[in-house]
Amino acid sequence: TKYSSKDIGFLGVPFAAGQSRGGVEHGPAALRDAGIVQKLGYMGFNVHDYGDLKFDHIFHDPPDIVKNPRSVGQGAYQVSEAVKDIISAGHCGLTIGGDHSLSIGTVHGHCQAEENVCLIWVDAHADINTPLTSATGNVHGMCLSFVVHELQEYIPDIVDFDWIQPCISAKDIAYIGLRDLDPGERHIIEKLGISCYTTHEIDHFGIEYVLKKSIEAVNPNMDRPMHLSYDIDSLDPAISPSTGTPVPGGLTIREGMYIAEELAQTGLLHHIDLVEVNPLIGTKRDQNLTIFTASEIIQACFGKRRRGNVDPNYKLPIPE
Ligand code: B3U
Ligand code: MN
Ligand code: MN
Repeated sequence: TKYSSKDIGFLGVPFAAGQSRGGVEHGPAALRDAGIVQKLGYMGFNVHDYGDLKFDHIFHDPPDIVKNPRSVGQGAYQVSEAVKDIISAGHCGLTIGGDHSLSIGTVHGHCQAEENVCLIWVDAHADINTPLTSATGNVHGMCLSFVVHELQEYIPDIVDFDWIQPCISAKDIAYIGLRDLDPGERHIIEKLGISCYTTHEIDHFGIEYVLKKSIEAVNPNMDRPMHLSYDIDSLDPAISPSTGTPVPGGLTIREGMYIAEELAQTGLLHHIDLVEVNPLIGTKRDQNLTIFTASEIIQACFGKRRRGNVDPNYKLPIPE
């Protein structure tokens, strides 16, 4: 276990400007209210709570080639600086979103703080549109294009995005769970040879094979720190309905848990994003279910196992 740590740097990112639906900024509060910090504490972690980032409201932010460019650009910069501090302090980072555009900042900040980072992207979407291939203008569907080296010649100048240093190569990315890709994204994945297991491949090969191949693709010698970016919409809407862009036919809770448990067992996870929980979408039941699912996935990412966890020094109680 080279990169996992008993110390978690917990950061809430109440950020919504990367997409068009209100509510996703309440994700951090919803997970805090569900007791995620305490739960990680009971599991034996020292949780260093970096609080929830505060974003200045930008009154004049007309669309450029993307929506809300100043809000997203400045917000992602704040995220990058905070994650850089967390990783530099030797903690395992945990960022709760917020929409996925915040991962521009988490990936960037992680790469600033340490070398050789690889990325597992669990999502229904590829989030690798360039500003010019996007049909929506929403940055949460483009976040990877800004940080991937091979795409830089396709990225136009955008106000408040000029601080971004591309820091990840195509060979360092593994996608799992995709099922809603735009033509430009499919083209980029094939052109750059990005490891990509959609739900079709999961149906065909099974999750065990898919996860093993995904890890091998980015971390063949099991010596690189891993960044896991977990979009709750990767999971089936039956278990995570409260999210902005649900896509039918998603990962089962068992597949989602398997990914989290196995990655935790590598001991190489060094930063985790859990994004796109929107606690204002759906019924009260939908909201509670989505928050419960997210909370279980997070705990599994930090080592909670369905087989049960026990301290090696556990002593069976003896009657007096
Ligand atoms: N690919 C579409 C849809 C989308 C991407 N990410 C989410 N939705 N959550 C886009 O807007 O780029
Ligand atoms: Mn996403
Ligand atoms: Mn998604």
